Amino acid sequence: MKISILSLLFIVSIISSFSVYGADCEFTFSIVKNDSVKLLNALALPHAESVLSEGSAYRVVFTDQSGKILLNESILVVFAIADIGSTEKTVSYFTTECNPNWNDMDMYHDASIIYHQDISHLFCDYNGVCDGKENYYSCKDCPSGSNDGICDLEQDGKCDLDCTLGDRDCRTLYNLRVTRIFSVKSLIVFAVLLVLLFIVTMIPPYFLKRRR
Ligand SMILES: [Ca+2]
Ligand SMILES: [Ca+2]
Ligand SMILES: [Ca+2]
Repeated sequence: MKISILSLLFIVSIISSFSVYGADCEFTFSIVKNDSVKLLNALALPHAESVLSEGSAYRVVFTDQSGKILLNESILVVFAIADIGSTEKTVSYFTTECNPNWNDMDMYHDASIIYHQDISHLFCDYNGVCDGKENYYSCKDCPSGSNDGICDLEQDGKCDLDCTLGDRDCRTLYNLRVTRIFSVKSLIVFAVLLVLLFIVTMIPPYFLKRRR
């Protein structure tokens, strides 16, 4: 019974570790024709349309800890650039709904596995620190207002410095910035006008006097 409760708590903690269950996870790869693959980036984003592809020779397979397949989809891989022609290397990306049960990701080219990655902690390592590829959408380690490259727009009294505009919690900060910019601009404009006024009023009489 103890084991069952502990297991249940573990599952609940894993599921709740995704701040917004239903966020999308985007993967970007560099793929070479000789089947050399490198993961360039992995990023959690607000949920939108999944970007996968049908009928490709390349596919990704996501499995859970027990090896059960959770996702098996084709991805678009094109070794060509418009106006240039065919290339040896390309960048491919796909987006799919994040799943806290993901454990492993394999990329297949036809029947061969050309890439494997343990992704169990890729989007959240549950260490209480907002680090690595974690952000507000993927991990409770990054609560609202975190320095995670994501403007979360939560109105919760925490200013998210990732927001250039829009987080009302930063209003005081915006006002300070605006005031500072306005002050500097005003000083520059005032100085330029002063110099122009000096040129217009003082220099012509000076030349007139010299001619006489
Ligand atoms: Ca972390
Ligand atoms: Ca942020
Ligand atoms: Ca906020």
